[in-house]
Amino acid sequence: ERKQPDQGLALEEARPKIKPPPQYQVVLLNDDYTPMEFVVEVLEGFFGMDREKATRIMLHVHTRGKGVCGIYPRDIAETKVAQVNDYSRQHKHPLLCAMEQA
Ligand code: TYC
Repeated sequence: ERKQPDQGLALEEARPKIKPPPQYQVVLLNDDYTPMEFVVEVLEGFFGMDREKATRIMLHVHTRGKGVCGIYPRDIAETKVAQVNDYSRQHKHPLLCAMEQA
């Protein structure tokens, strides 16, 4: 009797390899006008940081020009960026938030 071609173990077929979703860094950019206190409040309010961490990240952005606030799947990163930029515009600050593929 003729053998059928090997089609692999049932276990392998039941567990197809799934790519993890791509992750995106949400970053804040420095500018000359947004008050430091406002940036700290944004990091606390939108990224769940305590005051100490928010202050450290704000000072990093202030001195280095850019800093990572968090890493998220695309939909969540897009929402954070939109929320922060809307909030900053509502308060008439030029603070810019953006996303980059991690
Ligand atoms: N550079 C601003 C100032 O001196 C503070 C600041 C920090 C602005 C971080 C934006 O993402 C920023 N008031």
